[in-house]
Amino acid sequence: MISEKVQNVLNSQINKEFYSAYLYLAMSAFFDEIGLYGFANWTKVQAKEEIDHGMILFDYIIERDGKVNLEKIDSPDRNFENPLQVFEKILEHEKFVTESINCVATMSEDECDLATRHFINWYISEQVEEEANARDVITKLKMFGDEKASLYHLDKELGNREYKTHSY
Ligand code: OFO
Repeated sequence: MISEKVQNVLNSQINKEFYSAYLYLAMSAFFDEIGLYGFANWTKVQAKEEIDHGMILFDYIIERDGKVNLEKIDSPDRNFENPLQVFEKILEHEKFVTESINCVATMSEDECDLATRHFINWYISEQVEEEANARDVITKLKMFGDEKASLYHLDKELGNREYKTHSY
């Protein structure tokens, strides 16, 4: 059994993960519209991973005999201008999600819920990777500016990303 406070932050985290999936899908649609199909693939794969993140939390709440509460998912941002601006938004968003995960960890410590504290470690590591991935693309985009050939090669590289089920 989990406390109501821990259950609430976990449910709120499910909502954030599904919102993340929506956001990445909106970005994928934008990249598709401007013909950057590799970028579109990368963000679509990320959207699928976000759904996995939400589902792992969903299953965990049930496993702990808690109550899943699916809140309304907000409509995602659609003000996209160019690849660099999109990846800066990704980094900003992932930093927000990191803070939220840290709050789940803090709450589970406050509630002496060591199982949740242990469970959430996987998400803490995942966030380090997600912020690093976004920073890596931002660095590359800043490095070659408006140079079309480099953008083409990066698009090809991002097109190689494959979805693998994210399991806990
Ligand atoms: Fe679920 O990690 Fe991104 O948002």
